[in-house]
Amino acid sequence: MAAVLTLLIIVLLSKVTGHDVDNSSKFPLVVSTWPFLEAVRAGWTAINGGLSSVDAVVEGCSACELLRCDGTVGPGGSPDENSESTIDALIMNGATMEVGAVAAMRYVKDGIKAARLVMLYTEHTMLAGDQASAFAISMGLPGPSNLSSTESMEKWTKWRENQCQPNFRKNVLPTNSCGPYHLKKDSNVGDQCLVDGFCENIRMKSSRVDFHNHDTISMAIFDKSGHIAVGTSTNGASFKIPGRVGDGPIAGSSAYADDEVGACGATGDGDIMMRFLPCYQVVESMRLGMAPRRAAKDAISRIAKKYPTFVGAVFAVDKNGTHAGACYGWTFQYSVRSPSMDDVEVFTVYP
Ligand code: SD4
Repeated sequence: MAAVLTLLIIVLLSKVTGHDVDNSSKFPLVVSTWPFLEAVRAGWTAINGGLSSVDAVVEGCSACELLRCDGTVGPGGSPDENSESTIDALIMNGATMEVGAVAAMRYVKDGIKAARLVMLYTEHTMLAGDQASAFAISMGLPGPSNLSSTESMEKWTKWRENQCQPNFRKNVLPTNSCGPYHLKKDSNVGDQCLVDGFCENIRMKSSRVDFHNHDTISMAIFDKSGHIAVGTSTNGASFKIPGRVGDGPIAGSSAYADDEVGACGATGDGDIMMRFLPCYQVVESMRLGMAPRRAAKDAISRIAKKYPTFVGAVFAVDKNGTHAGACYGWTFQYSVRSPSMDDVEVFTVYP
């Protein structure tokens, strides 16, 4: 009930936007996917307190990890097939184009801090799995910790009781309802699935990121001089196959920034979205002169054209602070805090 009420209040207070929103008193500026108000406030406090845009993004995304925003950021959400929660996170410095990322990281709650450690203390861009956890712990982050929660375990138990449906497998048959899965003997599995009732059944129940199974925090912060950092943190998609890496840690997919142009953040069906690098597309389109709204719409429609059932959204901000969003398959909200606002404002974008 409280959650419904909060949602209602956010919808009533939010602004509907179908155009580029000029941000005349400019910087600093914080923009984030979804109504993650506390995260935006934390980023705003940090950037106004004199932290760099990179450190302010860490503060903002960490706030969401701590609050476990919508259950899909930080620990304790999106159990995989084995019930485990893992974390994808990324940070990017738009002044230097440096990137740090962790993918499918286990046992460490602080995704965005781990990503910053990769960026600041290695020549690499991304570390994955157990080794990402070992690195993060060796560099001082708390762990190993159990990333499951009561909620994630309950969700997983219900999923097991529902014969592990929906799931992300395709073109396979399970030995038992929950696997192990094996290829069908005949080579042309795809065609066979079309005529095989059971296989079709599996495909129909295919799991995807959707309105109840979404939410990445992707945040862009511009400091007073217009230096940009972007960051992303998510525990990915529920019932993912262990080892799955989403779009969260992929630079250009979940987020991208270049001080010379602007920034972008994305949310949605990462398995599909990472094939199109929508945030790279947005920033490059703005570089060629497109306004943020047009660049955002263009990036989303490129995906929709090939995958008409995907859900996703991006926000785009140019180097003047003008922002816009575009979405497909769901209604999207993004949050903004700028010097001309008394508090965070939420913008609603319809498909
Ligand atoms: C992913 N993009 O891992 C994430 C999921 C998400 O809003 O929550 N997006 O695919």
